[in-house]
Amino acid sequence: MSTHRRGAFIVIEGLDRAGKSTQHARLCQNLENHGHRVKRMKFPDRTTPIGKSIDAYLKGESQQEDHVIHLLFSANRWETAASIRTAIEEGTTVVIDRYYCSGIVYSAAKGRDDLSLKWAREPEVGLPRPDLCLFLDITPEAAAKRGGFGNEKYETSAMQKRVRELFYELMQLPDGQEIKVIDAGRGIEDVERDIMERVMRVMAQTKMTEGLESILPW
Ligand code: 2DT
Ligand code: MG
Repeated sequence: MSTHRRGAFIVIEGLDRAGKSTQHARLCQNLENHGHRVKRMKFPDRTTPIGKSIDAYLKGESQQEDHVIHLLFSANRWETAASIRTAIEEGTTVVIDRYYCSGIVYSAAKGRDDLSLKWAREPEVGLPRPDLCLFLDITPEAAAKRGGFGNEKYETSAMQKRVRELFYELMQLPDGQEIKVIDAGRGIEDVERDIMERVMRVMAQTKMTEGLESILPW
């Protein structure tokens, strides 16, 4: 096994209007200021052919059966999985805005008996597993005060409420340990400091010298 230090794999998750994009940008900048090489990513990655189908679906320009769109979101992660592993092996820290937790929770939030959390998680098994997943939590009321939702597919208060409940459910299940709740209802700088502190703690751990793990079956 090589002795060079691999990059960390950090995911920022959360509800719409929780400040994910802002905090993603600030975390990446802060890590670079500390001398780390950083690869910024975001899911869905709307630039690939699969991502373009997802984009059209979210904007209401096309229809997809619920399982089909779920599998497209997952395929959109699989098409970059190798590049995540390569970057991390090369010592670059990968920071992603949304990953498989969003994938599981948003699909399961549709409330279909044939689309449970367990079913939704299966296609994600084998993807690179994050070292840390930060869940930016905000109450639906506070989110609404931040200017309301846009008009993409899942941006309704009923959906957001269910998504939040399911995130908490997911934390009780075997993946729960690496998900850390961040109170995103505070000021931007407070949230930024909290995130940076947690990321630095994870990056200091000795397990960073070992290879990246994979998402395991339940
Ligand atoms: P953004 O607003 O962050 O672009 O997300 N979503 C996301 C899913 O339903 N499944 C997934 O796998 C991912 C990554 C969350 C657009 C919407 O897509 C949802 C919000
Ligand atoms: Mg959005």
